Amino acid sequence: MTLPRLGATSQISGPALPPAYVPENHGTGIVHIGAGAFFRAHLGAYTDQALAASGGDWRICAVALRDSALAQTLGAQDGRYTLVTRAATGSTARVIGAVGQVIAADPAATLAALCIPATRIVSLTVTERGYGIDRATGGADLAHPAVAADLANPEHPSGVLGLLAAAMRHRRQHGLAPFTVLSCDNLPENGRLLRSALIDFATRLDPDLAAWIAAEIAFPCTMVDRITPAPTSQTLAEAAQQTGHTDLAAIETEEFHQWIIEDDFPLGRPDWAAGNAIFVQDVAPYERMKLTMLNGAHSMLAYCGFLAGYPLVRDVMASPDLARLVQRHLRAAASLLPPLPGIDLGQYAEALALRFANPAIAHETRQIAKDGTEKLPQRLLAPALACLERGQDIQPFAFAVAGWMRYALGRDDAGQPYPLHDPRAAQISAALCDLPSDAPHIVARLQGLPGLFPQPLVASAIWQDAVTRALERMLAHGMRAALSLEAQS
Ligand code: CS2
Repeated sequence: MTLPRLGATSQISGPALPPAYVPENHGTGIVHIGAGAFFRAHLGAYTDQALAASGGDWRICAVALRDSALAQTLGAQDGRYTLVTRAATGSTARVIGAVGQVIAADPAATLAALCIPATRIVSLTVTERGYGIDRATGGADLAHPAVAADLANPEHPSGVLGLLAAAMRHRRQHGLAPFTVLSCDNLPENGRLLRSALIDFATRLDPDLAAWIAAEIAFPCTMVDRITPAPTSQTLAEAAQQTGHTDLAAIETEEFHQWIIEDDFPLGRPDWAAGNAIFVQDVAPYERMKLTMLNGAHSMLAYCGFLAGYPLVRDVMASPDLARLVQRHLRAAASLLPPLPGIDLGQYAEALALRFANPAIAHETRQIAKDGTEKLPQRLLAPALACLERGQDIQPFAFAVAGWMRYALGRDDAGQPYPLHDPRAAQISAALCDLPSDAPHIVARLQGLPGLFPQPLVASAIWQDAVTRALERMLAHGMRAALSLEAQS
């Protein structure tokens, strides 16, 4: 199959909208690390709107650190891709022209792009696990393979911290202005966390560089939101129908999108407000709202839904028991949040339930269930601790964490095994092997994973009792029956 190029010279024969500007008239100002579906549905789309509304040399050099097949596909299409937006009422499509260059799994070329004077922003979507941050200390995770490799060989880095540090060393030596670093992953205070990990990483190599990073580099925090399932053959078929072209880099997403950003870009930024990005002084409260409500409920429904035999989030929402437990989780999470100007948390929860139920989006529960040890702290454990400290009902969080523990066993109620996609999968299996499969032992072993559970939670008898009872029911009755018992309680 030959791949027609989706370029300025292509005729879009379907109803998909082409870029509303001439992409090639704009230079590149952003290097984005992590060219996956979420980047293409979110930052790529916002930047496209910014270029259409206000122009500027803000096209993106998209780097796929590991997935060279995706990058080659995107590169062969001159960076163009179709964004299919699926609402309950129907789909629309538009061709995004914001990506001007693509780098496929090539660390040397990535470092070179980071060192170009015109690079003013380096943005990232590499997932929670991709950075190599030790979440217990906020420093670099020395056990992370890329961190260990880059500390041993800092001149030829291939991981996020190593590449950023090497680029900053080069820019400092050559008197180039430092770029702004924009982490767009679901980590608490993502900019500050990345800053502390990078400073720790650089301190191990060159304390002067670390001091320069601390003094000179802006790391705005940001809250990103758009539910984006992994693309399927249906996504590609729909894109082909709408554009008249084969587009192997097409993606689909929901209509809703939100982006809240701290406005700290010393070298400027695209006019992202054109796509309705909101600029604020302090992102933390918005981020906490999204992490505890959307992502916390997502994780709960993913573990429980997957084990109850619901492959998609929308199937979960069609199950009365689980839908009720999702509502309960959203209420419990909202009760922990401070009031936020302009936001009604009740309405936010209602909107989330509708987004989860969107019949046009096929979002797999097993996709969300990945990397639990990276997601649990900010989504479920911090809220559980806050709940305990306030003397509020801890049950919704205990139930969700029991769902993760049940999932961590790696086999469903029929005994069928499934892979645990988690950076600590080996540690989890080691903790659970040779163990009587009763809830108290499982809870104790998983809570003993180094640095994962906050000590005050582990020390609480109320918490221990609630998690152990929830897991006991899941083991004794199976997930579906446990959900039904929980929903009635
Ligand atoms: C999800 C998120 O996969 C997951 O863990 O909870 O990717 C979620 O879909 C996004 O944060 C929505 O903005």
